[in-house]
Amino acid sequence: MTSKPDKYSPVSPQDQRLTKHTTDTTGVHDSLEQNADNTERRGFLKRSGLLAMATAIGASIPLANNMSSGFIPLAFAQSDDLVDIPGKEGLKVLNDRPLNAETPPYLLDDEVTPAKHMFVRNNGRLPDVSLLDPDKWTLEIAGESCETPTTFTLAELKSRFTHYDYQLTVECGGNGRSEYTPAASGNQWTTGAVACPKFTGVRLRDVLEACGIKEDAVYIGYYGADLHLSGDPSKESISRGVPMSKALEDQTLIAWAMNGEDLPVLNGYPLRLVCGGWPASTSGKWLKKIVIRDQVHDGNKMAAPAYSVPKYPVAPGTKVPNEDMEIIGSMPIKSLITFPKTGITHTIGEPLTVRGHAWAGDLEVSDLYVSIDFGTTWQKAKLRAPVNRLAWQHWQSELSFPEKGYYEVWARAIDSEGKAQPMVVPGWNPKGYLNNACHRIAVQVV
Ligand SMILES: Nc1nc2c(c(=O)[nH]1)N[C@H]1C(S)=C(S)[C@@H](COP(=O)(O)O)O[C@H]1N2
Ligand SMILES: [Mo]
Repeated sequence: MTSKPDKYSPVSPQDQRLTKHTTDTTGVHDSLEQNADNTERRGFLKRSGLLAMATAIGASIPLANNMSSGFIPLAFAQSDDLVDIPGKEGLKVLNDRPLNAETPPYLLDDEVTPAKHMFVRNNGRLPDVSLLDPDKWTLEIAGESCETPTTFTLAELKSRFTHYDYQLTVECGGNGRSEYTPAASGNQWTTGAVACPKFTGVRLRDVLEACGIKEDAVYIGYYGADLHLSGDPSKESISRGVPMSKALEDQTLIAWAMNGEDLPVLNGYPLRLVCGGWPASTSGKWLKKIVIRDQVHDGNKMAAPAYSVPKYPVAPGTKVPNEDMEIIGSMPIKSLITFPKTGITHTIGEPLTVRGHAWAGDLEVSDLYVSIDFGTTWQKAKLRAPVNRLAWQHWQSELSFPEKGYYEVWARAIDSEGKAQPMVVPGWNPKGYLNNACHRIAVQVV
C-alpha cells in the first residue's frame, strides 16, 4: 500500500479553510449570498413576467405556454464559483467548517466517478492526518451481539478475506435540500452530493461472520477516527449504521480502495464502510470500529430528526414530533443529466445527444424519459443495465428541437416497482431529505 502525504498535507486539521477563486473566502458566506441572490431573482420574475424573462435570457421561449406559473427558468439560477480543495477538482464548497463540497452535474459525466469529482461531506473535523497510517490501522469488531470481539489490522483484513470490486452509488440523504420551502437547515446541497465510484474491499458480512453474529443482532453501527466539530474527544462526529439485512448484503463493503487507488483522505482513507443505495451517512469514513447491536444503533445522528423523515405526509413548515419520524432506508429513484452542461447553445437542425445516470436505492431503474416541453410530452431514453447491483445506470437520448429559442431538457426515471421521480419538489420534511425531483438543464437553440 502506498501512502500519499502530499495529497492531504495542504489541509491542516487545525485550519481547514480553502482557497476560493472569488473574493469571499468562506463557503458559509458564499451560500448565504447566493440565497439572497435567488430571492431577488424570484422577486424580479414575479414583477416582470414572460417578456422580461425572455429578454434576460436573450431568447424567446417557444414552449412557454407549458410552463407553470411561478416557474423559474434555469438560466436565472446559475452560479459557477469553483474552489481549490486538495485532490478535488471543480467542486463547489457549501461549508468549510466542516468541509462540505458538491460536484456540478457536468463533472459527474464519467460512468465511474473519478476520485477528484467525488463530493465531500464531513460532519466533524478531519482526523489528524498523521494518524491515518495504513500500516498501523486497525478495525475493531465488537458490540453486545458479537460472539468473539476481534481487532484486525488492515493487512489482516486484506489477507484473511476475499476481495470484491463493486461500483456503488453513494448519495447524501440531504442531496437536493436547497429546493425545499420553507428552507431546511443544513448544507444547501443542489444536485451534487452523489457519486458512483468503484470500491474494492472485503464484505462486511464475511468479517462479521468471522467474529460471530449472535441471534439477537438487529443492527450494526460504525465509529470513525474524525473528531466532533467541538474537538471534544468524548463525542463522535457521527456514528450511524444499518439493519442486519443491509449489513449482510453481498455489496456492503469494508473498502480501502476507490477506482483501483487508495481512498482519498477526504473520502475516508485508509478504510471506510460502503452501504450503496442508502443515505451515504451510513457509509462510515476513517473506519475504526464496527459494533453488532441488539437494538437500533444509538450513535450520534441516529436519533430523529437526524436522517429521519415524518411517517406521514406533512404540510410545509409543520413541526413534527421526533416519535413521528422514521429513519431513512433505501434512497428514492433519481437521475441526473450530466451532458451537456446547462446553459449551452445548440444549432437548430442538428440532433443533440443528452446523457446521464439514474439510480434507485436498493432497486433497479426500469425506464428513463426526457422532455423538452416542460413535461408535456416525454420520449424514452436508451437505458443500460447496472454493471452490478447498486451501481447507477447510464442513459442516453437524441433530441431534436422544433424551432429556435430557449428550451429545458428534463429527465425522469422510473424504478422497478413503478415509482417515478416527481417533476416538482416532493414531500416537505423538517430536515430537507430525499428531494428526488427531476433534474433539468437549459439549452439555447440558435
Ligand atoms: N467518519 C465519518 N463518516 C462519514 C461522515 C463523517 O462526517 N464522518 N459523513 C457521512 C455522510 S453524512 C456522508 S453523505 C458520506 C459522504 O461521503 P464522502 O465525503 O466520501 O462523499 O460520508 C458519511 N460518513
Ligand atoms: Mo450525508
